[in-house]
Amino acid sequence: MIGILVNVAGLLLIAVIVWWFWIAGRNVSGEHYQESLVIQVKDGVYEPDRVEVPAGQEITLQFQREDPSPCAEYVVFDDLDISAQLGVHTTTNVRLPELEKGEYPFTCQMKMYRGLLVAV
Ligand SMILES: [Cu+2]
Repeated sequence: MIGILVNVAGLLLIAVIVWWFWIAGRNVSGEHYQESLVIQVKDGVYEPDRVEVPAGQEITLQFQREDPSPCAEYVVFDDLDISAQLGVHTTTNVRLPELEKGEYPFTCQMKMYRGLLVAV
């Protein structure tokens, strides 16, 4: 009987550890891409400011701009030669081509807002 309890306790401990590291890993690596991922543009930061997307497939990012200042008006993917004008208090879809694995910074036109797209 004691043996069974010890085993159950051990399994629970393992489950907690796995869960902990899985959650912690997610926080470290930032948001994972989902079909509906929205990036908020607000108070000088993109939220999330690090986005993982799958390499080798077209993706659409949605930028929800809440900052009316001109600073936030454009989002620029310098390496991809892509930029988009963002409407205020609305969500703008930005379509991206198939990406090779790598890191693609995105910024506002003045580079005050900064984010990182990671194709994995
Ligand atoms: Cu700016």
